[in-house]
Order: sequence, then C-alpha cells, then structure tokens
Amino acid sequence: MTRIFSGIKPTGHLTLGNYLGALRQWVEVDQHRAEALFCVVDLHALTVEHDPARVRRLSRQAATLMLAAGLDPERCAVFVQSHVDEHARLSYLLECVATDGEMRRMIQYKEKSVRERERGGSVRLSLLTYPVLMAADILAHGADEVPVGEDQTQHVELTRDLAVRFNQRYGHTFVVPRATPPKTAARVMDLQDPSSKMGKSHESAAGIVYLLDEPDVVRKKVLRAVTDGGREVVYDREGKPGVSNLLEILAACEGCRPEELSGGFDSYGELKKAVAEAVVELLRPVRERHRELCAEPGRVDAVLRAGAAKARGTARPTVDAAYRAMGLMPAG
Ligand code: AQP
Repeated sequence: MTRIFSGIKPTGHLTLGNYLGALRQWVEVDQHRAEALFCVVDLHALTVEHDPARVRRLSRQAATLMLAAGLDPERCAVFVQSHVDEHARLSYLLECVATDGEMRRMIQYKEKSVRERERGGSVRLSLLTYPVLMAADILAHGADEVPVGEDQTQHVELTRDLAVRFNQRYGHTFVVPRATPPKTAARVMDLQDPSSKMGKSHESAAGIVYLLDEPDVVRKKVLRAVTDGGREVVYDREGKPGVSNLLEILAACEGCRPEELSGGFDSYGELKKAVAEAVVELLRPVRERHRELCAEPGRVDAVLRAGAAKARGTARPTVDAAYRAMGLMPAG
C-alpha cells in the first residue's frame, strides 16, 4: 500500500494557505487512499528565533486543528515530530550524506536567512540543515508520496537525491519518495502582497487569513485585499496577481478551476464579497470542531500518544537499518 508522509511546522497560527495547499487534501484524499502519517514538525520550528512557550502552544494548536479539519486517527497517524526520536537520529546520518553546497542552494534558506538577518538575529546552523531533517522525516517512514505545496517541492527533490545517494553508497535502505502537490491552490499568496506566499510567520497579519480568524476578521481581510490596475476580473497570474490570487482561492473553495470563474464578476468588489463568504463557510466547521476539541484536551493527547507509537513502529526498522548500513556498531 502507498505510504504518505507530510507535516506542518508550528511557527505561527495555521493559515488558509496551509489549509488549501495541504491540510484539505490530506483530509479529503490522502487519508482515504494510503497509509498516511501526518506530523506537527516542531523541531523545524526551532530553526529560527522562537519563544519556547509559544512553540509548545502552537504545536498543540496545530495538532488540534489537524483533527478539527478532519484527519481521522482511525485512518492515519497524527503525531508530534519530537515525540519520535528516529527523526533526529536519522537526520544526523543524512547530514553525513548531504553537502553544504546543496544546503546553500535551497531557496527557503536563502529567503529565511535574509529575513533573520533583517530582524537583527543570527542565522542558526539548523536553518541551513533543516531540509536534511525534513528528508529524515520522510525517509524514516519509507514514504512513497509527500503531499506538499509548491514551496516545498525543492526540499522533496533534495530528499530524493539523498535517498538515491545513500542507497548507492550503502545499499538499498530508503524508498525514493515523490512530491504530490495539490491539484488546486498549490500556492496561496498574501492578500496584501500577492508576490509573496501567504506564510504563517510573516510579521504583518493583514494579508493572512488564519484558520481561527473570526468570520468578520476574514471578511475584513479579504475585502481589503490588494487588487490590480483596470476593472476586469480576469485570471492572469502575471498581469493581475491580486485578482488571480482571489480567483484561485475562490476556485479552491468551490472545487473548480480559476479559469472557469474568470469573467464571471462585474467588479473587484463583487469578487471580494464572494471570496470572503466562501472562505468563511469553508472555515466554519473547522473552527467549530476546534472549539469542541479544546474542551477535551485529553482526547488530543491520547491521539498524539497513539500516533507517536505507530510512527515509531514504522520508522525504527528503517533507521536501525540505516545505522547498520553506514557502519555503526550495534549496541551489545
Ligand atoms: N501559502 C501557501 N499556499 C499553499 N500551500 C502552503 N503551505 C504553506 N503555505 C502555503 C503548505 O502547507 C504545508 C505545511 O507548511 P509548513 O507549515 O510546514 O511550512 P511552510 O511552507 O514554511 O509554511 P509557512 O506558513 O510559510 O510557514 P513559515 O512562514 O513559518 O515559513 C506544506 O505542504 C506547505 O507547502
């Protein structure tokens, strides 16, 4: 059976981008067609300046939202990365296979290291090596497929390269995975800056719809979205990035292609109203279920405990095999 692994980093409150670009496909498609593991990748949140209490809070919130969105613990494993030591153990081995040149070529490293410097901080070594940890997350579980948004496909390419290199040098150990981007909304853009991705750790919240935003806040953010010159509502990512982003969001909410909606609105205002209502309705059940789950925190803990036990079971044999293959002596 196909095995799927994917994760969400608790660096901020989950966004509409996380939902449309990842979570919804995990819920609606992936957990039904494969053996799936979904993870709150909390170790990745330590690669930038962070507040420990906030990371802990956001990790719980992310796990709760994953369940609220519809991940079913009877169908898939939902767990927290740091609860399963195999990820960090394998990461070190893969660092011995990767090169520093490969790491420095990663677009996210280039972007995030600039951001860290601009904020006056230093760039942590773990920000450079984080794609190796991501490779370990995927390879430890023998995943065939990694559903990720467009922004993560370069990291999955690196994972493939490392798996192939390891297998060639040390004998066949890892499944070589492939990225499976969502069919719609692979890249939801910031409503205030349609040239940059809607990212949960961006400083300004004005262009970001969070899954837990109240309906009126969602409406306000969408109605204030930056649009483009002219008046025509047409889908043209190059010429009309703001309008096209809104059309993509609406299409993703309605399950159609943005081209089908192009030309269907008389004004930008009309489009924005339709997007705002579609997003409010899309998120309503997630917010309601999240509220219910918050009222029974023991339930979430139990799901995460069971998920970690299952994940250890899938990862340990592969990671142990990698240790042996690289020449490490087994403990007596
Ligand atoms: N804007 C987006 N459009 C489509 N997909 C997105 N994803 C994230 N943002 C968008 C997808 O969500 C999954 C989980 O992502 P992540 O939280 O692990 O990391 P990220 O891609 O770095 O997300 P953010 O929100 O941008 O976090 P920060 O700001 O901290 O870097 C992935 O499948 C991702 O593709």
